[in-house]
Amino acid sequence: MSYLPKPKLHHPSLPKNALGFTRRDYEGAISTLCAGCGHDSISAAIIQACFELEIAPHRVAKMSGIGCSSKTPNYFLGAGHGFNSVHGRMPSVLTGAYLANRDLIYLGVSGDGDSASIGFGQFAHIMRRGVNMTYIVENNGVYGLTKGQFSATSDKGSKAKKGTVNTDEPIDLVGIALQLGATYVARAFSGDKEQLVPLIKGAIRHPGAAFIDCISPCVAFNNHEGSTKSYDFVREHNEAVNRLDVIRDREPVVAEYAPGELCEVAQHDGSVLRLRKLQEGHDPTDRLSAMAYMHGRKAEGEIVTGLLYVDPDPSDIHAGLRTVPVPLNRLDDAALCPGAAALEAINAGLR
Ligand SMILES: Cc1ncc(C[n+]2csc(CCOP(=O)(O)OP(=O)(O)O)c2C)c(N)n1
Ligand code: SF4
Ligand SMILES: [Mg+2]
Repeated sequence: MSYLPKPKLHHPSLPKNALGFTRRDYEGAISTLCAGCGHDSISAAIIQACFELEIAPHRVAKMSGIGCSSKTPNYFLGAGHGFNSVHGRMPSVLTGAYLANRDLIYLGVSGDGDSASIGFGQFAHIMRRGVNMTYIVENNGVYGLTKGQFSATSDKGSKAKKGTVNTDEPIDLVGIALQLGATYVARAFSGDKEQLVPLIKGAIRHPGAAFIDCISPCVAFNNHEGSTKSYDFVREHNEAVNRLDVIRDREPVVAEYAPGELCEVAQHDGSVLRLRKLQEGHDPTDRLSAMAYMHGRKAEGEIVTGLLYVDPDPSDIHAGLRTVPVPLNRLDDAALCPGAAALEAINAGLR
């Protein structure tokens, strides 16, 4: 029933953004997920972020795999482009689309099964390639859609609803993304909109590979005592490294800052990330200390949330491949197929 449309009538006094859109213009079809599913809160945060960033909904390409999480692009940005790919294969589809047309804003939505189990190889490669995107994993530590099997992020020793115990080590996608070169790495909790919305806004404005691991409790299969992806566990063990806000169109200001103070990190596109440093010693522009800090807190049973790492001036896959700036579908035949002589010259250069 996910095709169910919402009523088109809008209240005339709904606030509008600079483009003339109301928040309702960023919504999609009615969600068919279980009531209370964390994934719906993430959809609401995406809607809020795009509304506040004044992005035209049709400029967003929503890419996903398979799972409850991967169904959610149907529930936001109804006027956006959508591609529901094969389980675990969203990263290669997103990469191809971005190479063909860099004019759109790419948003990848995936699950822990989709990205850490079947799609782990694809996840690793997109993180290291400098694809300009926002990649959100709605991490519930379980295969929700197929009724509660363990995923690769399930906690070792955790019990499934039917009583089976997981004996495998979990994969921490934040650690992997940091190691493989993602240039904006954050962790959030679906139940903390105040933190999640600015993190999504910052990721969308970041001109490189932005990854958000968003813990998102599955109320049907993984919200029990002992699960680190349950509402109660995250509320009790969450340690926020920073509070951030995104300011658009200001002069870049990079500040040295002390614990407890505000840090402004200028991004390449001119937007500024404002980070409230809560922890002594955490510098979000230092990849190594972000990794060490996250692992250190994890050893203490804590989940670090917030913006762990950002490279204010990331490189992009297009720069590496030296592709043309014009989307491929706007090139004519002569530009797309330069002829046998040009091909011969390329081949000769490879011999
Ligand atoms: C190639 C393939 N293998 C297995 C499946 C069955 N399948 C569908 S969704 C899913 C797991 C989804 O888990 P996750 O990505 O964590 O999403 P969630 O439902 O938890 O949001 C599986 C195993 C499939 N659709 N395709
Ligand atoms: S099964 Fe779990 S992940 Fe899927 S919609 Fe229900 S609560 Fe959400
Ligand atoms: Mg899952």
